[in-house]
Amino acid sequence: MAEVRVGMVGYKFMGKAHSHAYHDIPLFFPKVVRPIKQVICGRDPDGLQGARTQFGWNHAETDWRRLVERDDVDLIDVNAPSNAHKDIVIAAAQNGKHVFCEKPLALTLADSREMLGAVREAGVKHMVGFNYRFAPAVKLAKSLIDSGRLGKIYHFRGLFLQDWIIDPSFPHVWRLDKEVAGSGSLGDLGAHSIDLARFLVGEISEVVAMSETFVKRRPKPTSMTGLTATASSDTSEMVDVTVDDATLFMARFENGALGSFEATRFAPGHRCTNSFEINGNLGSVRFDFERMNELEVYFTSDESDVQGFRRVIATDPAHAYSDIWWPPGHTIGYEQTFIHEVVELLQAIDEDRLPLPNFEDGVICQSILQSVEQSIETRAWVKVDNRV
Ligand code: SOE
Repeated sequence: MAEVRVGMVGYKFMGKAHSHAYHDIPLFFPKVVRPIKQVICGRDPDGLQGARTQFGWNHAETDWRRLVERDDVDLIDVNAPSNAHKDIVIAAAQNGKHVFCEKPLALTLADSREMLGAVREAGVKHMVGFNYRFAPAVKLAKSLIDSGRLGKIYHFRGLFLQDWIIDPSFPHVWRLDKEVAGSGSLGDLGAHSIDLARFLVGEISEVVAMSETFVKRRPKPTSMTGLTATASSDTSEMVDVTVDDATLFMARFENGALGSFEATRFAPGHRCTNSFEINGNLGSVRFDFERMNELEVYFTSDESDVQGFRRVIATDPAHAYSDIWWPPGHTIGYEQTFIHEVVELLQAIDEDRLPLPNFEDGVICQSILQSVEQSIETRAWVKVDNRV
């Protein structure tokens, strides 16, 4: 296969990250099947034309239904808000297109299962956008765990902390609307921690949770780009916040490890603290996305006089993707996680295998999100259904 022609729905924050990945892959991964930025799709014709020119897409469509029927597209990339995922993914699969969908996969577990059913029935490849798996330091944590160097795992401690809506006058953007986003900090941020926990430690068997919406009404937005927005000055235009501002939960893993998770948009000073610590009987690792090239590592076997966490910069020749980027110590960034993710997708399409993480991971994550929500409602432990 010489190339994969992409049709992408959405052109804002994630659309920019994905466009950049398609742009850079031929430059840095010349042996990987070439992605072609064929058609970009969005509802607002002016915004769409601007994005098409800025990101370098060949064509533009204002209706995703026309996009998924086009003969000149092989892969549909869905990074529109979460309530749009299901219909687009199912229609894309029914038209024989491979699908790449941002997280969380769907608004509900039932919808995510329908989406998995559709891609399976169509026999197309599918990937869900858990990009943090692709940071070299996270891959190092994975290889230390898989090779047994941390021993038996006892704890996973995951935090995803942000502060972009801490101001009560920040407007009611789509991420605060349950109908559009499914949930708040839980599905947006907690989903990443859940995926990292499953990737690194294993399946979760049960959860107990609590959550809070600290600011219950917010002004109507007049515009939004990325995570910034402007509010209407008309104070009568207040809208109910229908999602969680913060969700905390505890979990048991099938392998006996214990997990604790905290997802919040109310942690001043934390712009994007996606972090975890994992403890095993032979050692520990600590990761914080704000210092994404580093993994802190502790081994119980170190000589007693030098015991302590060491800071490993995961860009040495021993580490994933180091041959692609810069000399040791020359760091990489957020955008590389998307590049690595899309490389996995393109290689999988080329090699006729399923990429990882795929919709099965999306469904299990959705099942955990649902169990967390049930636990919040019932104030009790809830078993997780890990069937896909
Ligand atoms: C906003 O909270 C956001 O951009 C999430 O939507 C992303 O998935 C996360 O990676 C960073 O924060």
